[in-house]
Amino acid sequence: MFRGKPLLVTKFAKLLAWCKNGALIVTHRNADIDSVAAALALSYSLSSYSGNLFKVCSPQGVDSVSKRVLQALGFSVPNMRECAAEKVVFVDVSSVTQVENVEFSKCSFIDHHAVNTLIDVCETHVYDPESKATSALLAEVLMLSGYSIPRSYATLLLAGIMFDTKFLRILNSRLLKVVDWLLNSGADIEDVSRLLTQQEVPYAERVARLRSLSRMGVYSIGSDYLMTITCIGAYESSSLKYSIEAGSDIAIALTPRESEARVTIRASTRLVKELEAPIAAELAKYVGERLGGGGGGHEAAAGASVPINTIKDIERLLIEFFSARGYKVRVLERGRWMEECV
Ligand SMILES: [Mn+2]
Repeated sequence: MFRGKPLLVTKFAKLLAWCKNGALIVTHRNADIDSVAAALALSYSLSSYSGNLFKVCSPQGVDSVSKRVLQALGFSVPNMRECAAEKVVFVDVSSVTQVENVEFSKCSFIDHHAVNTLIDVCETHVYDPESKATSALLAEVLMLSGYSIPRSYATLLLAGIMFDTKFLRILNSRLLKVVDWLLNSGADIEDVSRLLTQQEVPYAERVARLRSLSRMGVYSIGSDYLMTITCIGAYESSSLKYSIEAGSDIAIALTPRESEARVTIRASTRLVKELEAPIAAELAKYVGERLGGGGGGHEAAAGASVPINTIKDIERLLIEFFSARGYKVRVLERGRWMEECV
């Protein structure tokens, strides 16, 4: 079905033979989970194929997502020092500039980057720029070569794939077959989703987000759009992201400072499209200028600064702004933002 299939298998067999008597597996610097997953799975395959131990090295360590996934799945985090060996296999590395301070005399690689300059340096490789992740490429050659992998490695490779494809948003039938093989090998997709989406948000930021939601006023604009206003001491961007996600089309956060108040504005994509105007920027400018401050920004994200004693006039100005564009603004839920802010 795809012509590259026998070639990739031959290339992989060559790479295995090239490594047989020992090689160091090296990820790119500050390795992401695609690089680490492919490196560890390659190490596993080489070790079981040859009976030797193949170490993995990550120059400058691995990134925070990789660390979390590896720890949760019971893998140890690769060593970040002494990335030196006679023979190295680079994994998910497109150029030597991605791996400073690695000493080697011979190299091979497995990679999927659109441009790869190791081709001129290394002796053998498994390279396919059409592949969506190095983890996918490695899983594919293992699958096509008739190898089997333990459940934990299948989950790990699936994590690499999900990471590089933004949760399979970049998908084709070839990748789907690889994912199917990994799932049949026992990969736990729920574990992967949880591990990749879970993020550590500081306590203060979580409090700010929740406070902003609990004080929020909700207004309808015309028959189909919603505006929300809240008052909050910090983390405006983080809070407004949730207002928009919850369904707001114009989300506003007011942040009182000594003599001024910051007005932070976010607009939904659908409202920007509907109005065919840089709505957030226009609103910021309008509010800023009318209240004796200033404002501006982009179509979907903007900000203004106004004198602190004008906060109580903001609601009226917002209503004016949308009325002038032919939209009737109604209060659906006043919330507590005004009391908190004034
Ligand atoms: Mn990659």
